[in-house]
Amino acid sequence: MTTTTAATRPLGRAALAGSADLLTGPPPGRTGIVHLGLGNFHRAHQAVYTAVAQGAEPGDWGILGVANRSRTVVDALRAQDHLYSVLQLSPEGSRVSVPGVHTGTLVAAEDPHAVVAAIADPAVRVVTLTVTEHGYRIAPRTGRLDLDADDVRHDVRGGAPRTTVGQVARALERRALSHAAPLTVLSCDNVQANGATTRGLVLDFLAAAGAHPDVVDWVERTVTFPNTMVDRIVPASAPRYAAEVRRLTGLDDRAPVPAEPFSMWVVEDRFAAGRPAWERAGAVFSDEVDAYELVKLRLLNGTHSLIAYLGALDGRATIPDSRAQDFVEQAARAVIADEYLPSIELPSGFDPEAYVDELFARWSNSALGHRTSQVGSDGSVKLPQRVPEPATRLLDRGVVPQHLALTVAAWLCCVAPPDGFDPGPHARAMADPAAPRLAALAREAGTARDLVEAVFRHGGVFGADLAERPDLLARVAEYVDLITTHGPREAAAEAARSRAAAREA
Ligand code: CS2
Repeated sequence: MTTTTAATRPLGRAALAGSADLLTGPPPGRTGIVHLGLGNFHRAHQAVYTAVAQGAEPGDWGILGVANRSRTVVDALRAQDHLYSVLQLSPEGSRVSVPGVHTGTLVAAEDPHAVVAAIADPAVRVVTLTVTEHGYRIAPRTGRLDLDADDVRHDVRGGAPRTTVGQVARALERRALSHAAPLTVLSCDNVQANGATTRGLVLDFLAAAGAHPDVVDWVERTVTFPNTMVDRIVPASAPRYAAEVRRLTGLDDRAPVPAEPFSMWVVEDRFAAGRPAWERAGAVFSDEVDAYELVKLRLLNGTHSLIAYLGALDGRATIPDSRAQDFVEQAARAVIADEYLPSIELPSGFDPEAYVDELFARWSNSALGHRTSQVGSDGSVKLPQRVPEPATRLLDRGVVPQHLALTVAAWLCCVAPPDGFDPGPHARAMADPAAPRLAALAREAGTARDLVEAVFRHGGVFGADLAERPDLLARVAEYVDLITTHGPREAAAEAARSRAAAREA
């Protein structure tokens, strides 16, 4: 599989001279976009759409990529003329492309003032965000900006901003008070109503920081926050992807991004100061983004969580390996059909059967190496976007959502395992910002019921209303008990039996 390094060349514009077919897009032109969150998802999604759009209709839409903390990608991109490869992987074969659309990079933690200055630059017309669910600092109890979080407090008091919302809000303040050129803030994260939510958080910040009323008025009237639905499965980096790029191209890339072939982007067309011709790259501009977002957040992301937790508890390292277990597939199909689909008003012309078939095919992509530990990470901020609303709808109708309860129970068993229960290596590899708090609750809890009560009441994960749903809490606790005593297969079998019984009743 490895080729001799003598034959390889470091990635950069010079190295691509002889293989121009790899490069997507013309030289990027001036910076028109500042992107916060230089992770793999952005580099395999929005950057690719932008590079293709630039090829079709060139404009000043170069992207300044801002990493939150890590230097790794920034150092690699700087050494490679801001190029990197996207390695598209499927059992049918692999393909490499190189989107040439970044004009520069910054590390926010090292240079927060430069980030604010970049967003405040009048030549910048769009700010895009992929900062993960945790990056928004949403207080679960209120759905508003978490003004109790240390870093939010620091930013509100005027410190060099550490949070995304702080960076955006301070830059908007500066724009309003200097040139007042309009701007669009485009959230590309898996957060429900991501545009409207970001707008609310920015306004919460400005209010808490005592911003001048003219600034608030300008933001409300001039800055747009379109909603978006983003979709492409993008694994975390691993050495084998660079080896594959080397094998296919002879290029040495220090920061390649693996991705599935599928990609989808639905965007509300409300841009305050123009945008790249993303439709030329396959993006869909639609007034039904809310519906697409819910479809994606629940059918894909919600079910993904269930597959990740059940699989990890069953010793499965990857999503395709987990999804290939009959008990996982049955649970995934049940949660989609009975609990997620009924909670969504589908977009017009949308074919749910075809969409679900495609999901199972995407989850079967064994070439991708998408790990259960990756999808299972950050459950404390992902699940609130996926589970509570569909669960509440069913509970209101007197139905206990068995597979949503199983999702929460499996998550708890992975990240806050009851005393004495070993969830296995894939669960232990899951990272979660709430892990210390949840682990402390798990240590104090005598029984599964105690643990579940404590997490719903004091875990800082779900809103207060869900804690007042005793049927749900009891069911989650029963599944926690079953998983820890008999394993995930038996818990899933019990969920299937309860589902069948409810259907007969
Ligand atoms: C996954 C998503 O990690 C997760 O929670 O559900 O990252 C998923 O792969 C993407 O949203 C696909 O678009």
